[in-house]
Order: sequence, then C-alpha cells, then structure tokens
Amino acid sequence: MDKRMKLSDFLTGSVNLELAKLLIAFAEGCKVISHLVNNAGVSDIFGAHAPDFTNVHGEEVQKLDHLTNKILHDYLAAAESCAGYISEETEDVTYINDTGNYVVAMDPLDGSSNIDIAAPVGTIFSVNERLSPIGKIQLSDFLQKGANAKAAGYVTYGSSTVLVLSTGKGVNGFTLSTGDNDFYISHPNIVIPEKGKIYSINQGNISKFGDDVRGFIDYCTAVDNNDSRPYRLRYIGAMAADMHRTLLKGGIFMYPANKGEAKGKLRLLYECIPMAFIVEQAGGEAIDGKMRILEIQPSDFHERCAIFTGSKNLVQKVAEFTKG
Ligand code: AHM
Ligand code: MG
Repeated sequence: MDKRMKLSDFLTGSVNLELAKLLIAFAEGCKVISHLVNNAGVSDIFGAHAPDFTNVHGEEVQKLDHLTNKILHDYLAAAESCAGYISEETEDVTYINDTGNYVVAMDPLDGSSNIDIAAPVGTIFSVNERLSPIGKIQLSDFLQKGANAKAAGYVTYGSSTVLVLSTGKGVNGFTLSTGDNDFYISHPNIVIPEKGKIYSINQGNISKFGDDVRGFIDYCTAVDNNDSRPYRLRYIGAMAADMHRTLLKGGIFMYPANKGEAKGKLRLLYECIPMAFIVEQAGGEAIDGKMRILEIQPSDFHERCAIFTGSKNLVQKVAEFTKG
C-alpha cells in the first residue's frame, strides 16, 4: 500500500461515496479536536465546563467534552449522509438529516481528565446503516448488534494523532501530518499480536473485583519464566490510548464489573462496540466475560458493558476465569 496515501483517497477507493463522505467529515472534525487538545493550555480550555454541569452519567463535563461534541456535530451535519447521532455528551438522539443513510455513536473526548496533565485522550465512534425507511431515524437504528456496524474507529491524540479505522475489511491506521494537516496511512493492515504479554486494568479497584478477575490478575502477576510472566502492567486511563497500545503491541485491556458498577464503567455503544469491532477485525477477541461483545443486543443508548479485549491468548485465558 502507498505509504503516502491520504485517508480521503483510501476511503473513496474502499467504501461507497455516502459512507466515505461521512467518515471524511468525521475525520475533519477530529483534526480540529487534535489542534484544540494540543493547544489546551494556551486557549484556556482546561477544567470543568461550568460549575455543577454534569453529563447523562452524572459526571462533571470538562470544557473540552462540550466543545468536541459541538465540533463533531457540525462536521456530521455537513456530511449529508448522517441521519443523526448519539453521544456520551447528549442524553437523547440528535437528529441531523432525515434522508441520511447512516447513524453514528460517539464518545467525542474519551479520557478527558487526561487533558489537564497533557496525557493522551481520544475519540471513539461507530457507524451503523439505518434500518428504518427514509424519514426520522428510529431508536432501533442505533440499537443494533455491533456485528452489524459498517465502520468503527478511534483517534488517539498522543505524541502524534493517529486515526485507526475499520470498515469491515481489516484495520488501518492514519497519522495526522503536522505539515499539511492531512491524515496519511501509517499503519496499514494492522494485525494484533496473537500472544500478548501486557495487561491493562485499573488495578486500584482490585478489592472491588470478583474472584474471577482477581484470579486472572494473580495469573498475570505470577512468575513463570516459560511464559514471560509476570506480565507488564500498563494503564494510561484513556481507553483509546490503552487500546492503541494493545492493538499494536499485543496484550489485554479490561474494565470489568465491580462492586458498585454491575456492568463496569465503559459504554456499550460508543466505547465497547467500536473497540470490539476493531480488535476482531485485527484478529483479536472482545468479550464481556461471558459472550462476544459484538453479539450483545443493546437495549439502551448509554448502557454500560464489562470488557476484556485484545490478543487471543489472553482473552481466552481470562475467559477460563470469567466463564467458570
Ligand atoms: P470518559 O469517557 O468519561 O472519559 O471515561 C472513560 C475512561 C476510559 O477512557 C478509561 O479507560 C476509563 O474511563 C478509566 O476509568 P478509571 O479511572 O475508572 O480507571
Ligand atoms: Mg469515554
């Protein structure tokens, strides 16, 4: 593949024009977010959006959470093919264009509290084709199993800005050039290492995990020279960044159910499904402990879902514990 291929050229050659337009518009919005994130300190956009301003999950909304949602809204609105979207930052569906064929689920700024310390943050999204006839979109357009997604991706705004995308034909990564502000292919045909040696989890919650997850952590930390254990622990605290490492280096990322969070913390539609779609497309696996995430039938826009995802060897190993 041409190393200098632009995202727009890649997309126009691989998906239909409507979907390509939507994804290109979304990527344009992510370029603006990248610029904002890089300049957060000079633009005075650190910290909380407004006193007592919380999102649908009761979490304090950061200034950038609010801004990034607005940016992506405007770019999606410009892409005529987007009928509407759901977002971590909005309670209900946002309707855009009744004649659009696609709907989007997104987390505009994942891991937003990392902003204040100049650590990586991300954007996560998936795209479904509508099931309803042309007209106002229906809830069922969003509540599709992840296996039906037409595209999914994430952007990690780290030491460089990388957009990782799958339209169901493998996974490719595109780096944002600071030269001409365009995305160029930098990680063609990503395949996740089959055997990982890194585990990623908020281990501070260990006393809140069940015996199954604690058992797997014991396994990861036990000494076994034949298996390179203890494995390394890495946790950035922004799913997009932790998943980017997992995808490229191998390993497992986990956000399990725990005392107080019966289904963990992360959201099925705009965090777990997009990542599960990408990981499976890259040859890895993603489960909620019992079943494949892409086979879960969603019932609510903002529902949460436990997640264990990454290299085959580690997801299969954790399943030995979680499936009992
Ligand atoms: P956010 O979408 O509100 O930023 O929260 C999601 C983030 C993920 O990026 C990350 O994996 C997780 O929350 C970290 O949570 P914790 O601090 O509980 O480990
Ligand atoms: Mg998030």
